[in-house]
Amino acid sequence: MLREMECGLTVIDRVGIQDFVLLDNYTSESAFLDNLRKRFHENLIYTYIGTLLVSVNPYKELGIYSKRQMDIYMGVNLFELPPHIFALADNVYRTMLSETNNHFILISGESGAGKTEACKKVLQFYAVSCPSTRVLDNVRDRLLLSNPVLEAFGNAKTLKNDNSSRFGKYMDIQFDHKGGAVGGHILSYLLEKSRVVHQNHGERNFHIFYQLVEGGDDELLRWLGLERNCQKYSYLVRGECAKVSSINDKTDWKTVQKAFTVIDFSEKDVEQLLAIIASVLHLGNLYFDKTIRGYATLNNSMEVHWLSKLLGIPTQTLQQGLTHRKIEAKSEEVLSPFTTDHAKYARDALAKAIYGRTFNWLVAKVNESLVNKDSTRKTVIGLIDIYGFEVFQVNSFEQFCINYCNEKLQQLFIQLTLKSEQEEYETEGIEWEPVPYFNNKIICDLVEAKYRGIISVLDEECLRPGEATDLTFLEKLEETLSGHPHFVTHKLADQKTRKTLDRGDFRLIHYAGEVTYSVQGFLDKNNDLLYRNIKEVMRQSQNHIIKHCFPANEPDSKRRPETVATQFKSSLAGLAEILMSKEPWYVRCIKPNDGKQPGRFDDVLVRHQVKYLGLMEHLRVRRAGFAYRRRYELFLQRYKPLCPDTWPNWKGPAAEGVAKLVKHLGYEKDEYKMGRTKIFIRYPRTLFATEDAFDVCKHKLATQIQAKYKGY
Ligand code: AD9
Ligand code: MG
Repeated sequence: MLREMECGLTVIDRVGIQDFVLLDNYTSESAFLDNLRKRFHENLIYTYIGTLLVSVNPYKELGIYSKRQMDIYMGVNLFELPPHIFALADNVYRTMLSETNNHFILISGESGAGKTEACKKVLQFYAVSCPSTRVLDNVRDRLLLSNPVLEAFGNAKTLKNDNSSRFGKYMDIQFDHKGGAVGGHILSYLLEKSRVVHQNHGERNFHIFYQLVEGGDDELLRWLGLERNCQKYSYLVRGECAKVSSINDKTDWKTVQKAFTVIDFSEKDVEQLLAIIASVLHLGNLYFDKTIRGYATLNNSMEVHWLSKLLGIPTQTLQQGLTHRKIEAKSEEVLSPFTTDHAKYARDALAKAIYGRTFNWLVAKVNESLVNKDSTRKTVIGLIDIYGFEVFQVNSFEQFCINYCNEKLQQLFIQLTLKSEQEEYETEGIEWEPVPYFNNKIICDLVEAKYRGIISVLDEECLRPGEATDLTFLEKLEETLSGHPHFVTHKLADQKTRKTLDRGDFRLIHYAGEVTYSVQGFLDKNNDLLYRNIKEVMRQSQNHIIKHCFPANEPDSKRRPETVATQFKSSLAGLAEILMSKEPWYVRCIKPNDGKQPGRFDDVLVRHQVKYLGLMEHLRVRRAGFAYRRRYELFLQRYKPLCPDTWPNWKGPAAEGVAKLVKHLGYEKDEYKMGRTKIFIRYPRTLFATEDAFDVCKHKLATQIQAKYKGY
């Protein structure tokens, strides 16, 4: 079909090639880009590199995700139809069923590239294509509706993306042996909770706040003590953009409300959850006056009244907790009053803690509703949708964590594809030309190494309260990391670079580009401390969610809790471990322009992403390598009916059986190679032909068996 002529222009010229592996000039970045651009302008946003799917965000509805489209892609081999996220989802699913093993789909790309959308499409595909029963449909609905709830609480408008994920998500979908989706489990990673109290210009707080204020009915708002006006709430207007044209908070609120009922939230759960959301807004509106002695006193009695009502904590207790801290003097505990600055700081810390802990409660609650009650063996497909690499005018601790997370996923990708592919050829004794690639391990180490990594230096400084500051942290970094090729500061830079750096900055040369971080707030955000007595106050709450979030047996502050960065580092190591035990599939998302505009393909921007996503290297490895490989035993087991020498039983070594088999099938010399333990097949078409032959043979055998037993 691709070779057909159309108005003097070959279709291939117009729509490009659907698998980069087939590109003539496969080493040329320009040819790669031309192909991507051509397809993008034809609304063909998907292209393969072998089994890896490249996706370019179209920033418009393409009408390619309908039920009809899903039906078309169901049960069809990956390369038989134009590339699509459904084709990948379907292939992962069928491979999981036939090989009864676990898989994951790693969706990566920078902020706004389309990861979350891709993840949703995969889930929607499974919702439609998997077997359906009353019980399974119930699980399906829960899986689907967990999304709008988590997005409402965990996504926000940023300058890069109107629906930016501000937490990382790994979701397991569990399937029974018949392929029914029977349950799921979600792991969430480091929510950017600083957004609750501060947003940069042009950004918003988490969606749920605006949804509630805009969409909640009058009675509900009255009960929560809220006005239908976002401008009234200090925490909602820091970014001066409460209204966003692409977002309809009212409709989204309706979806979230419906979702709550499907995923087993009782009326009381929802009530108390919303009471917490409203409390955060009331907290933000607390102002402190100065007493004659310069201490903070609470002035707005209405806000305190609402907080007290919604959280179920006596007003007096609240008031005291918000204006004092407990300190130990000799063996006694005394209350020491806050200054107004201190009180504001404590208020914000409380708002962040309440929101962050409630988010974790929410994820746990969603998980309860996704639990698979049947304990029989199941296989899983994991979906990873994490916040993408991001660079703003000012980058802080949050960007540092997010970008570090992206480094880790890139490292995983390198390990699993480029490195392991090359190593496999070596161990299998297959001759081939190694492909050079940039390994970002050096940057991961720079951030996380035990003694000289940035996180360890940061933690060390966090251990010196009262003495260490953000600037002493920077100095320590300079001492420790001077000369590192991926680390620069004002002091360490050459004259030209120095001009682009402030004294309080450090710059990392990430795999995806340079990012300058301002150290301001690093120590504080990494410590993430909450005064002990405010925790005690929260513990008295009558709100069952708050009670759950501030448990009595929480390790007290005398024992130092792990810092935020260290916790994040361990949870990412845990994620890598989960993934390493599964079969990988990849979707690499590309952002075509910085203006969220349809139809605009910015060459410079795309070229940069193609480079850092390692797509050229991946293509080279694929081209030099083999599309498919299988252990001799498994290959023989499946295809032995195709050759009289191996059917019904082959007694000799599996490798020899396979040699006989492929000879009989007429494989050409350049189509395959025999390794130590596996057969390597270069082109997908060879395998498809074998699969087709297998289908015919299976059919023939079934007819023979039927005929044989007819007389009984
Ligand atoms: V972030 O790292 O969470 O900030 P993502 O997740 O990569 O980012 P997202 O999926 O949220 O980006 O996509 C951003 C926006 O692009 C969406 O809100 C859609 O408006 C738009 N988009 C993305 N993918 C598609 C698509 N396949 N079709 C149409 C899309 N629009
Ligand atoms: Mg996202």
